Amino acid sequence: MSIPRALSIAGSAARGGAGIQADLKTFQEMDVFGLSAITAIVANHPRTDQGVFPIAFDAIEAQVYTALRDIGADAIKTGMLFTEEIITHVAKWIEESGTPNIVVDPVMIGKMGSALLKDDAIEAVKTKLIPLATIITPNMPEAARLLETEQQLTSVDDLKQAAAELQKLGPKYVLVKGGRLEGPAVDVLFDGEKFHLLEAPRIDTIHTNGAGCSYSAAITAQLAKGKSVQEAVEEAKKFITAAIRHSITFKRGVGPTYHAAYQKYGETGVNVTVEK
Ligand code: PXL
Repeated sequence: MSIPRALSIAGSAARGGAGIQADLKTFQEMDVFGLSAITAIVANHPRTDQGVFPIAFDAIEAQVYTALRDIGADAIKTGMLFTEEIITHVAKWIEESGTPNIVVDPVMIGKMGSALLKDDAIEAVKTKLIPLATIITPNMPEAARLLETEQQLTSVDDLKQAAAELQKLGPKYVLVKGGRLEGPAVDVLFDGEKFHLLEAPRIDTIHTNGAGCSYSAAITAQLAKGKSVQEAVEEAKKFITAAIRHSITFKRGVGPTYHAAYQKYGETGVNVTVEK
């Protein structure tokens, strides 16, 4: 027996809702066999200020090598890569692997405030990693940062313009996520010609920790299953909208989305329109 496989190269989020943990939970929900390579551990030390614990470079290389050698991947997702050195090597490994579906989530700052990417590493994301991507999935601040503009995005038109600009960096598709817009949660998918607007009702909650990770993990899982990028993003939008609608409040801080929600309750509130 064989099932589709997806490898996540990302940080470990001890809180369980974001990073590698979100990716593996999402892959499982979609019946995709999840593999992982952990780049850093995100957790708050009780007696120091330390919140990010990097993993030795050799250990990262060993995880990617072992996962791809013994299992293989139909899709690879990158999340928190943290340093320029990691980005440069991950780009090389992705290229050498010949994996057909590459999802780059250019994570920069976590919802609990952790710095997930060093400032001097953004250039490597733009020039080495993004050109290899089937799809990149920035949120609004990440899109502005990648475009090196001080101007924040505030409207659907801004998202469309940013998506078209970001596509010039070389990915096949760009999904700019409008989670921070006023009004409905509209995401813009650009394929180089057309804009696909994915609209869901805004859900009034602060508990969206890991929403971005889980959304792009769902896209990765769908691509691993052989879906087109449009189909993958549409299914993933339904998945994440349900996960946010049923997000969880635990003891402290921004709570996680609920990965089982789409399977359990379904989602009907997502609309897709296509514009030239
Ligand atoms: O959601 C962004 C993110 C990505 N990766 C890791 C994280 C977070 C947010 O907390 O911890 C490891």
